[in-house]
Amino acid sequence: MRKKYLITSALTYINGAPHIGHLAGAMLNADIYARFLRAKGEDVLFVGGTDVHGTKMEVAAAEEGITYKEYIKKYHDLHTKIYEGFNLSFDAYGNTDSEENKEMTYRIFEGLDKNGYISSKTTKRPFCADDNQFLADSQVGGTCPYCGYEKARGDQCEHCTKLLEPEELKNPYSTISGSHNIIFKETQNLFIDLDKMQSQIDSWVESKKGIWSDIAYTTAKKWLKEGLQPRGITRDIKNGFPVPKAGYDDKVFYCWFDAPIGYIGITKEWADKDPKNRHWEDWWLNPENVWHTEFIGKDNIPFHSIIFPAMLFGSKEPWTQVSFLKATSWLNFAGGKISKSEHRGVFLDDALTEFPADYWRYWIPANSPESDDSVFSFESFTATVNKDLNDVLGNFINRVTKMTVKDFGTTVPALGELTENEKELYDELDRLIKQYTNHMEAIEFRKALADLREIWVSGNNYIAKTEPWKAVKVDKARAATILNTGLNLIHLFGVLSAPVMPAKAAEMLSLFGKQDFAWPTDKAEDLLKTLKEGDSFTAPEPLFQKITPERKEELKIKYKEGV
Ligand code: B3M
Ligand code: ZN
Repeated sequence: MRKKYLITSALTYINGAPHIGHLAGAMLNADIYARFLRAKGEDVLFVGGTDVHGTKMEVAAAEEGITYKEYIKKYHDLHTKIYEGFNLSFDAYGNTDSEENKEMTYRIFEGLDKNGYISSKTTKRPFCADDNQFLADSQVGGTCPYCGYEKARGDQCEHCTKLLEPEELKNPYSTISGSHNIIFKETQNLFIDLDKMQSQIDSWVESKKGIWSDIAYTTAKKWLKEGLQPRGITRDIKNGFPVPKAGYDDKVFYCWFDAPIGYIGITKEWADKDPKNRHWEDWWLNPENVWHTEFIGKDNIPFHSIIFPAMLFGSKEPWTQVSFLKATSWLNFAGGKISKSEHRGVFLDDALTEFPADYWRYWIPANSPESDDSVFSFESFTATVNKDLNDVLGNFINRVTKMTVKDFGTTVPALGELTENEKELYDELDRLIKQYTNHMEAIEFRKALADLREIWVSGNNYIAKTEPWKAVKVDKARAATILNTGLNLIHLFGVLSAPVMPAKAAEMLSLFGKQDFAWPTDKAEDLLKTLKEGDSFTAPEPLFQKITPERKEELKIKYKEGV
């Protein structure tokens, strides 16, 4: 059976509008990878969507004064529209509240229960006497016992990333009402016995050394070293999937239990739309033939490297586990913490009104927080758009097409005798395309985008060296060869840019009436013979616009970038 590539990107919470940090964390990288693999002719399923369960959404709905159901519809639709605007090419897209996901959640839960991995414990849970309700972990605020951060939440400290239990917090309070009137009241909940799977998970994680991104592997190992503990999977809150077990049916599953199962649920929802041709089991119960890459932000590592795998192992069906866990760090904003209410930072709906999606799709992976956090600023964005997209790529396209139109009209001139200059270009491109392809395969996008830029630069260097504007005066055939090569370079640049900038790449290829984005495997010498003498082309309007210094200053003020 042919290898299948399953790609999942973390399902975003919908409490609020997504900002550029969300795009950088998982979705955009996943999309670039999916597009790259499809261009290579691979069998790809790209799964994404929104995570709609949990108290974050309950709280946000209450704040807006609408029901939970209304809230999740409104924000799921908002997120969906924005992702479309960024050309995210999900094959299967949905949310975690579907019937299909409920079915999958019950299936995995029943497997775990049957195999003895579910236990029940009476615990004391945070209950706010003023709010008269149990509080979910994330609804309890307080001081982190490990690092002293004062705004830690009862599920995790955002500052030191430790996963917490609410009773560990010092000075706990309700994030709903601010009340400090928190008592811990008895309630019986279900747990997954991760401790029983310690050695199995440990050796499985060990086998991922050198494969997963470093931060994913080391975080998982650190967690294992501390020893796995049973973890609660049910909650005393209203919204979510009811627990299908006698005595617990007034409770729901914890959102982090059904959220990763959402990848499977969303796949099933997609498959059920065309049952003849699509089978969710081909993707999720087919570990031998599926290479599964998960794209996540670094705060999600424990859930994807340990807890979700344990849920799948414990249910004892042959699930497809994650093959490659790609975790990224944070993309921060130069002006401080991104906040909708304070109008600070770039939200994705605004981003699309300011610039075409592809400007962002280029800047973000070029500055991807791959090994460390990185920072977005309009200084950097302007410099990149003006230099890379305008001076290097856009200018190349303009010059080559203008010179050709002037001296040869709107058809591709003849390729004549080749010189050392062409041969040098071919060698350089062969080397760079190989390097670029390797970095794309390894999902090292920062390096990959530096390669892509080098590829564009090689075109500029070629034109600077061969000087077709001079050649045309003394040797028209030579000028024709150079411009033939130049036009072919534009076409090649389009193909190579497509995973990153799909809309601009489509514009580039449409100049030549083409839309074939198959990833190049031939030698550069052959690739640069795609367009033939006499093929017609359309002279383009400039593909990119520079950002003026005045506009940059306006943007910095508008989005509060340290001004
Ligand atoms: N919704 C957390 C987040 O958005 C969570 C991810 C779920 S992935 C299954 O960062
Ligand atoms: Zn902490």
